[in-house]
Amino acid sequence: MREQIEQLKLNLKEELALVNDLQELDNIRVKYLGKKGLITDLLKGMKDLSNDERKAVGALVNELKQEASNSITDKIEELKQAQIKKEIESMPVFDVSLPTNLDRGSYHPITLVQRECESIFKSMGFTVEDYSEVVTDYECFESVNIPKNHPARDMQDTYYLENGQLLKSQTSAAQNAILKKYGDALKKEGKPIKAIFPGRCFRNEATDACHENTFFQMEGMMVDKDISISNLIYFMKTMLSEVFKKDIKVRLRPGFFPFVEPGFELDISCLICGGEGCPSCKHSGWLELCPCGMIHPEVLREGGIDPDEYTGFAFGLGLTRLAMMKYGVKDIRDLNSGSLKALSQFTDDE
Ligand code: FA5
Repeated sequence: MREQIEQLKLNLKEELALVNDLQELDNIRVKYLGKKGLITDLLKGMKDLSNDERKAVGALVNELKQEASNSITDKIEELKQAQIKKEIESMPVFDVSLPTNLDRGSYHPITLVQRECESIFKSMGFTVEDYSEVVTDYECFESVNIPKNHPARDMQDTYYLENGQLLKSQTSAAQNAILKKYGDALKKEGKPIKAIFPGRCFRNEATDACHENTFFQMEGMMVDKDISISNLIYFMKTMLSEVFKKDIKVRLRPGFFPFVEPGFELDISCLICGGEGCPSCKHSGWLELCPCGMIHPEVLREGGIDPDEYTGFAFGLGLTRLAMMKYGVKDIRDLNSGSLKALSQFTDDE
């Protein structure tokens, strides 16, 4: 049996030296180490040996088994490395230092508009907050006064993850966290809460020239003592005149959102058709741009702020629609298309 063991060792060594394919290597593994393999056969043959001999040969067979398993594992690694090397060698070589004949890139129109709005609000003392795109039901709905089964949820069907979280359908999902983040400074130091929070939103809805399933909003909030609708109107007017740098027709009409009371829809006259009516404004001449209102007492309370002492306003600016109007993009879907032909028209001075 000792000779058999030595012979198997030699055979395996020779076969491993010749193999250069992972499938073939696996066949060798099964041939030697499989349930019906040559080494297992050796173990079966030991039953006819004397006790002392069985002990000694058993140790040798186990040693062989271990050695075979190690050499096969090493060979697998060797073949994998060879495969990677081959793939790398077959890849085309790029010289990153060579000059390119591609045009200089430009920022996306939504980035440009977002940065512009951020700098306008920063100059008025607002902080800019970042917030997750994946949120909980509590953040997106319950904390802003939209309990489970509330009909307002129908307007914002979104994408749910298997763990119960969801892709945020509105930047209002951050309101509660912002109130909690700055609530102490408001109550202890009298520092008003003034924050904007831009972000990507998702809704499961049919797309058209002014609706996308993935779009950007920029939420804003101000909370202090004696904040009124006049403050809200002042900030909205300032923002629009700074962004468009010209007078634009705006209309404010009542609007329902469970997290504001009273609530408004702020529409602007469509700048694509001059208010005549076109697919970009659903032929109404007006585009819903920035719903807003006075923060509902329940939302303040849920954020740890006493609504009898403090009031505030909130708005939810449609950033993607603002980019459409500012840059004359007729179809909102062009903005997510990734088409360089469509996007390269927007250049930036920076
Ligand atoms: C909201 O999302 C509220 N959270 C806004 C708000 C915040 C109201 C704070 C009051 C106080 P609405 O669903 O209307 O509201 O969306 C707000 C804006 O986002 C719209 O006016 C529009 O400009 C933009 N918007 C909404 N849905 C889409 C869409 N599918 N595609 C592109 N823009 C959209």
